[in-house]
Amino acid sequence: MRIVLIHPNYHSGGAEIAGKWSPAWVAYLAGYLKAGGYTDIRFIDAMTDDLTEDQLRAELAKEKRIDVVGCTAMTPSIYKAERALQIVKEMHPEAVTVLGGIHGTFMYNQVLKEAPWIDAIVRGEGESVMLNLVESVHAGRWPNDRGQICGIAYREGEKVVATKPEPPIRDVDTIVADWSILDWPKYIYIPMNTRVATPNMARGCPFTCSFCSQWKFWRDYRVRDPKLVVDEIENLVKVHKVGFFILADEEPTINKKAFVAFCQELIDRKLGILWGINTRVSDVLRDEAELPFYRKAGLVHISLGTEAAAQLNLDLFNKETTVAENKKAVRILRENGIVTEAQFIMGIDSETVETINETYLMAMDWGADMANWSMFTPWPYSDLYREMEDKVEVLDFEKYNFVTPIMKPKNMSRGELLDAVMNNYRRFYMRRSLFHYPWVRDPVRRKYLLGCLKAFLKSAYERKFYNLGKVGYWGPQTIKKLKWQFDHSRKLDEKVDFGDVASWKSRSARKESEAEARMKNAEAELGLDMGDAKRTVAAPQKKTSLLAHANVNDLAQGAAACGGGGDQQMSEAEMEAVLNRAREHAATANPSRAAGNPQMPAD
Ligand code: B12
Ligand code: SF4
Repeated sequence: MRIVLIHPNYHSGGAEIAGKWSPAWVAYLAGYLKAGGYTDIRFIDAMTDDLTEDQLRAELAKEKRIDVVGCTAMTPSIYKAERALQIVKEMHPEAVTVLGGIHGTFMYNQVLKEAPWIDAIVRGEGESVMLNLVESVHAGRWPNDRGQICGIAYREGEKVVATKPEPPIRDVDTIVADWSILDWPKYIYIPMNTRVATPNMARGCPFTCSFCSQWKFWRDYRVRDPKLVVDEIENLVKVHKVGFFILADEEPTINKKAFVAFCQELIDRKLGILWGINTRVSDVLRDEAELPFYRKAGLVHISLGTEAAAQLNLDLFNKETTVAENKKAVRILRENGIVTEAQFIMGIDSETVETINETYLMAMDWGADMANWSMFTPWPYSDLYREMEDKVEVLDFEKYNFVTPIMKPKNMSRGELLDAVMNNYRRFYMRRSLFHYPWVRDPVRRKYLLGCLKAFLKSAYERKFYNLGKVGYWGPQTIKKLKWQFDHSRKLDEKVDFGDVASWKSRSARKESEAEARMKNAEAELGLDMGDAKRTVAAPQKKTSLLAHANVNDLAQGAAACGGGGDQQMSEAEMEAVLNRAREHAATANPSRAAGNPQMPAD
């Protein structure tokens, strides 16, 4: 049984600017298939190798016969994935073409109609469903018994059939990744100039943020035995020379016992590897006492879903956190030597230049090391989508990538939105690179931050950041001429599967009361008057942000202390100059660097 797995060639200049990332889905799927007896697997990473269609054809031409081919797709990469499978079908009509990943999971009706050459869509967690499908093909039962395989969708004439969902894999320890399927030398994380992996300790998320669909995708929250996860990491370090990892988990810390055991195991094995996670502010506050221990285990970067400066938006997003909690989380992480990245979602209907500016002031006031402003993206299968469906004008999923303004705020054009977000980036990173990163005392943090700055400036210089080159953005003077290249012929199929969450959706009275209690605690601890913030929950039409409450002068001074207003776009030359000055500062702040200290990033 020859199996080929393909990662489609899609790029959008967001998170990927940090380097070339090794895809986890391939490792977990290949490991599971191999354990099931299917070992003849090849992986084509068209994204990392930036393969053109002709180059993909050339790779596929090397295959004598393919039995099953699997391609992954998140929402923005769906058309590229459909096209890759079409090419496979043209060249290898004998191959059973399979699509997996989040987009097809909920949008199988539409995908099977627009790409009839796809034989099956695997919905949700992929391992056991794919193994059942491969076994069926191997046993010659495909396609006759496909209706017996849970968790897939396929076409039967003009009709789309979705079989019963496959239950989530209960014993996640039965999933053993095979990372040897990857061609390792090419997966480099620019900030640390080392190989990078995204192992997965826990799947799922017990929260239900309205803009997100990851909690629906994985359904139940399950965590692997921390010792086995560290076995996997030890293998990545020792066999594949991985020097940095980010847990692919949505919520790695909610099970504190497992997370502490994971950290202890990393410490005991003295792997000396640095790593990062995405997590929730509430977990950081809960684990304040353990932060030094987490840092000792190598945790150096935490990306926080702080999302919005305004409490209204946090409530709209169902984040169950408060602005005051966000501020405290950033502070205690910084005090414990962990790099903090605040994430904001921009571009909801009520967004204005002022509210975008507020998030900049917030990020500065909190003292976040990094900040990231993503465009609000209305996944058509998310809960929030259903509330705003009539306002969604763009259904070209290729642009659903966090960097393109899919939604046009009521009082701003898309160009103004992008420009205001770019203004935040320019101001924030200009000040951080001049007044913060080079002066960080801890050499590990400093090296890391300067490495991130390097990745950021490299992508800005290459005009890849936020697809700025593609849309033609060169600063405020160009906002009326931007080329969004939306394909308006794309429409939404009525039959979106919103996920059968009724039986397991976890938002409950308990969670509401916990969230309320947390708000009160944070209010008491920080001495902030949260009255209006709460009132915005009851009266959302009157948007009042906490900023209106906090001492705005203090915030403005905080920003001024870092260099003041500055609305101009940085030119490429200026960016290079900033990087050079940052290097000089770093060398002065740490003379051993000038003498070639290997602790510091290579230039
Ligand atoms: C690591 C990561 C990345 C890495 C990608 C590394 C790589 N080469 O794969 C980088 C940093 C490059 C990246 C970039 C982007 N990302 Co990203 N990323 C993630 C993250 C944090 C983890 C993904 C992961 O590895 N999960 C673990 C694996 C095991 O799960 P999985 O991929 O879902 O695979 C399972 C199933 O989906 C299924 N499956 C998947 N593929 C296939 C294929 C077949 C054939 C089968 C049978 C099954 C199957 O089986 C697998 C095992 O169960 C997720 C958030 C999260 N916590 O999941 C976001 C996430 C996937 N990213 C997202 C987005 C939007 C992007 C960007 C567009 C953002 C941007 N502009 O930068 C880009 C697009 C990059 C691209 N060209 O594809 C969104 C997708 C949302 C959506 N609904 O489509 C997510 C969910 C973040 C979010 N919270 O919204 N990302
Ligand atoms: S906490 Fe994160 S993963 Fe969980 S539902 Fe919210 S945004 Fe999604």
